[in-house]
Amino acid sequence: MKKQLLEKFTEIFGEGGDIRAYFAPGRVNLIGEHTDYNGGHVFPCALTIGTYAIARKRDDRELRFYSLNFEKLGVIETSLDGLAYNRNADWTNYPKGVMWAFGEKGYQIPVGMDILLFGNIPNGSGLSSSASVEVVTGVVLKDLFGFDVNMIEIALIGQFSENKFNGVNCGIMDQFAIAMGKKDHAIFLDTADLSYEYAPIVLKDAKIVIASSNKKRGLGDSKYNERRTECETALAEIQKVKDIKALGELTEEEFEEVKGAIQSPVRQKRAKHAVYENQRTIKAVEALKANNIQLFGELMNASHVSLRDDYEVTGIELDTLVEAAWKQEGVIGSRMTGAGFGGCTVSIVKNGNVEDFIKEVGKEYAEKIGYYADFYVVEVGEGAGRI
Ligand code: NG1
Ligand code: MG
Repeated sequence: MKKQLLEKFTEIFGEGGDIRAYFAPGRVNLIGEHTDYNGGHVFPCALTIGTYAIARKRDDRELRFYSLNFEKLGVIETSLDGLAYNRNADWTNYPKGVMWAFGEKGYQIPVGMDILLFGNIPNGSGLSSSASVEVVTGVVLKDLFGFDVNMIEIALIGQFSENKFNGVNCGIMDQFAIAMGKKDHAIFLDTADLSYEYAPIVLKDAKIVIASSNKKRGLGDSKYNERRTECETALAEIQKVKDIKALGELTEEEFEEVKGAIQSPVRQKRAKHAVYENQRTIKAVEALKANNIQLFGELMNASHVSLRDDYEVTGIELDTLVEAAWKQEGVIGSRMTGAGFGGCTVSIVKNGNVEDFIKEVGKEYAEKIGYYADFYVVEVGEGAGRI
């Protein structure tokens, strides 16, 4: 892969100079959904698919981008001076946003770059292709210019750029998992203080299967911001009766005691999801550590029900995939993953049942929805770095 990409780079941008290669994975969240902006826990892992970047410094202030995923767009030219969001929303908004964010955080980029990107994460699938591009850009900048930033800071800068440059008010989960991933481990991250712990994901007799609904998120990003606002309002209402900083601080019992302070039934459901999902995530990691994969799977299923009924971010496509999955033999757990509204589901499926799972769930989905889902059996890989 690296060799082919280096060849492509010199074909597009010419030979010479110090050409370097980098990789940032995609991620899948196993449990802990819509908790990362509520001071709760998440449990994502990095994948072995992701975004490759080949980069070289220039002697001027120009930027030249080329993506093998959008070859029709050709070389996209811009400059380090006056980095601005492109309303046509081409993919360069992600690397440009990170370059802008480095400047905002006091890391002045001295010269421009030629950058070639290639991603093998299915686009818009909910496996975080955008955060993967952000983090790989951060790693390029750190390495090419010797900036003194660690991987957690790169994740935070990526999130900052997504919030302020691209206008999606996302939490830290994606960028953190991608920057800090570890082979065969998931990251149990407390988004309240960014403390984290690696938990081994060694599924001896099962696989992680992603089903991509091929339903693009579309309005999802605005709905995402809406959920975020609903949780913020619910928190402010609870704060009138209890001194907390985030919904993630509450246990289920504590929530039941104070939920009356939330003035709307809809906001009560949203907050309930945030609190219960956080507690489920804590329990799921305990179950995994105790080798109780069965309980882990049940908690995944309960997570989906809560996202469907209380948080209302699933939709017919994701519900069809998950409900079909629950009926199959050898399915330990299945749920939507990521923001929802489209995107994908994650299932843990016994080795011997994977083939039938893909066939049967795929069939039911196509019959009901009218187009196909794509399936990926994934592996848990390393976080971002130079390759
Ligand atoms: P995805 O589906 O990858 O966009 C989004 C947020 C996360 C998190 C999840 C829900 C972005 C970039 N990321 O993930 O921070 O809040 O939804 O758990 O929007
Ligand atoms: Mg995204």
